[in-house]
Amino acid sequence: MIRCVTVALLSILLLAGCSEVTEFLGLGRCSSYNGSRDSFRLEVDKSGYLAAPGDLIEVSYQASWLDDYLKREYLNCAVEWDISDPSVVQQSPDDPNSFVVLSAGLSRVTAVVKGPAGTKADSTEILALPTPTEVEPNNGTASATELQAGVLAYAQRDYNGDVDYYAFYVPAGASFQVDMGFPVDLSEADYFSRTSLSGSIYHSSGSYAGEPHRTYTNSGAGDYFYARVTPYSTSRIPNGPYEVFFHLIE
Ligand SMILES: [Ca+2]
Ligand SMILES: [Ca+2]
Repeated sequence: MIRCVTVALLSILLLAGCSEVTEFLGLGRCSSYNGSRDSFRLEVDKSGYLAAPGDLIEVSYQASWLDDYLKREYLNCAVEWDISDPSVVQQSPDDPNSFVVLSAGLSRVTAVVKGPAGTKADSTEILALPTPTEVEPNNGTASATELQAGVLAYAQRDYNGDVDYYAFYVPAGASFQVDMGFPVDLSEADYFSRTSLSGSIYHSSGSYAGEPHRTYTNSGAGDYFYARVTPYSTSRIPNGPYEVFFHLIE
């Protein structure tokens, strides 16, 4: 009985030819469907992908059309991918729908189907964040992460209510500034928004010295100052990443 069914199936496959079999099984390039049905649809998962350098991110999509009974049928077919920033992600050599994260940054990845009826495309974003360099716990001046002048530090909201302290040395008479912000350029981002930050600068005596993004002069002896930062998560980036930059002003 099994042999009969197998022979029958093989006969059908031989009679039908490769393209029909491929279509019957729902395999092959999506472009073979595009144009043959007006209702072809391509949808990429829109939630956006958070990543770190070294990660492998699989981006999911769905291709579908309406069958002869106007019921939406999902197709197991291949797309081409367009990458907006190849320095951030690269298509995996092992899986065409996966991307190797090369460096911190933002890249849009777009699934593309070109067929007789035109081009269908849908995209999402991969946001790759730098590895934090802060040293937790750093929730007070005694455990503050030390900053070197002119060196970017990367950090994040490690848990609900996390505060981060940074210590940095300012020579006598030197002017300095502490800047803080998001570690990746999000000007082209559709799905991600920057971490909100609250920051203050203190002298080692505990007295309030000022705010980030402004220049101050240490009128006393060379000494340590502290920056206190509270990061707030966003709906799409719960770990509230940010960078801190202490620099001396000439
Ligand atoms: Ca932290
Ligand atoms: Ca902390």
